[in-house]
Amino acid sequence: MWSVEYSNRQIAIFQSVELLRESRTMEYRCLLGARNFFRKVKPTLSPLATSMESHPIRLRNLHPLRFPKRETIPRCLSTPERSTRRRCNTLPAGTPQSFNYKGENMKSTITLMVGLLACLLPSSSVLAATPGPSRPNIIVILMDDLGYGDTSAYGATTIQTPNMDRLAAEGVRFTQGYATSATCTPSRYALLTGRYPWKNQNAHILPGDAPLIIDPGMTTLPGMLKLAGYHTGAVGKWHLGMGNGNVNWNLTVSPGANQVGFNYSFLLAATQDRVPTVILENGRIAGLEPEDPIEVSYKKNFPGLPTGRANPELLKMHPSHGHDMSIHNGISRIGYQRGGKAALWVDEDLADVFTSKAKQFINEHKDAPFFLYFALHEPHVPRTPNARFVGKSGMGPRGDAILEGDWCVGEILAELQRLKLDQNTLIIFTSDNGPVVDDGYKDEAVEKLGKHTPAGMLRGGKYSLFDGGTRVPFIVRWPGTVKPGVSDALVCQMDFLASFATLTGQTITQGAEDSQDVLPALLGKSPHGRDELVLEASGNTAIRTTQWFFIPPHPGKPVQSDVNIETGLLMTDQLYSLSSDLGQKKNLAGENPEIVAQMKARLKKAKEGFQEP
Ligand code: NG6
Ligand code: CA
Repeated sequence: MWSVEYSNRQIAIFQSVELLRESRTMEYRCLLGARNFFRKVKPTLSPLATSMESHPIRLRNLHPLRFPKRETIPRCLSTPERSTRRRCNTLPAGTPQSFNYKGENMKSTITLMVGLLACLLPSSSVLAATPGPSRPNIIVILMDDLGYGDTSAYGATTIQTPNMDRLAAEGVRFTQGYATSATCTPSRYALLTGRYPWKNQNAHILPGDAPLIIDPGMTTLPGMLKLAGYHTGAVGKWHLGMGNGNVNWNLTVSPGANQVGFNYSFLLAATQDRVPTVILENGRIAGLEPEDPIEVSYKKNFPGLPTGRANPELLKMHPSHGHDMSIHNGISRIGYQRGGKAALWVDEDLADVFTSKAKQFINEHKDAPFFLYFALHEPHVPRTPNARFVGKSGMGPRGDAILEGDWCVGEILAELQRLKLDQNTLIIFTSDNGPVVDDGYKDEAVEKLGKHTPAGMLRGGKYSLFDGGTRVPFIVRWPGTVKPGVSDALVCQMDFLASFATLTGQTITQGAEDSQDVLPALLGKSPHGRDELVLEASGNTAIRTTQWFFIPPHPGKPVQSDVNIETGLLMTDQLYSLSSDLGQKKNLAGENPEIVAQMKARLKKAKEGFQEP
């Protein structure tokens, strides 16, 4: 029997360590001692939280002689699983039977904290927790294919993005902020796992029925924040696979976001141009009627159903390349589907639906620290802005979709302000990869582009090893803590994990090995970020340092003709000096053999044990 006491008042009793462990709200707060524990577990006790610094939480074993019964550990478990279970079964050696969270017995307390925490973890992910200095809400707004030059915050004059600009004006705008990859799946994999995507051979653009590519045992950004007491939610685009590869979409699809650290998820499985065209809430298709089940295939069409290829007369938006399979809402997609009519989304409403869900999540967790991964689809294809934005940019659906995305950002900012959460919320605004103009639909993006340069001054775009593929808008806003400004520090989305672990007082002891703690840079307190970063496009890699950008020889076409983007692939070394040649126009490899050799060696070292595919 365990008593949990605060300021000499008993606030909870647990029969056993097992129950203490199972009490999901209790576990983190007891262990980490943050004031939000009181808000969450007992709202009426919240005033007490203000004096947390001077009062300890006390855990007391009321029956010192009755230790929890040992569980029989099944022999079929693997050795690490067995040892984890064993740890869960016993109190750590040396644990006193009465001790405080703060003050005396601190060492023992930490021992117990770590011991109990280990019981709560997925088997292979081990984080040692120490009380964290700060737990702001964290929102990552991740745009899809928004380029470095696509916002007025980054110098666009052909389009105005007032809400994104407001983020920049009130936060730190990074000029050298990166996704790891020039396409979505690998980029998001790195953001969520803190691990280079080329270490996972499945981290490439996935079909909508692909299995989950994040191992549920891995350390992840939401998993780490969950351990720090955050309520974690993912809303928007997923594209990291769902299920085990043989999905029945009419049942709960698992594993998915909820198995890799998110308490809540409201997601489209892959992309808006891929089937299934439905949203899954916690792994279950929202609005699906049992009498009209949905079926999905990436191999063949269902008999008698129209396709974009065979029935162009049914289309309101025509493909320019690919995207000629199942038709939904007058738009043909990648892949085939049948049924599930009531659950199929309306493309033009998606931004509204996701934004209102994001706002709902914020409202529901406004009193606890929350982490929201808000993955908007704008301006990825098919670009289907709501009627409110149609024609507003003068650049066709691509520009209108950017305006729609800007509106979504504004809605989140307004909601935070309304809830008075501004000062306590860190927002990161960024994009999963660089821009593309024609990505497979005839949507006037090329014709109406005018003078707009989606990648700004950068060379290349989506799919490219050149800088335009991975250098993206990257803004951190945290009023009161982050001083507004512009930073040239080299930072990457992959670094969120290690940086926010530091922010929330956690130490990563396993996984996330490529995530670097660049918190001072992210908070605008240091001009120094990373020293180097490996970048990836279609499985090929390049490396950049603070000055140099090196692309080793790669076979392949120099231009991807369907999207009209330079790939950066050449059979010779390419070396660019980013400080003097932002547009990567002058290859300096020939005149700098020593630097080429150094960059080659750095890339080789970074990739040791991992080959090019
Ligand atoms: C490509 C699609 C493109 C887009 C991309 C993924 C074709 C011809 N092109 O294969 O339209 O969906 O995959 O984009 O099918 S990403 O931003 O999710 O990586
Ligand atoms: Ca993308």
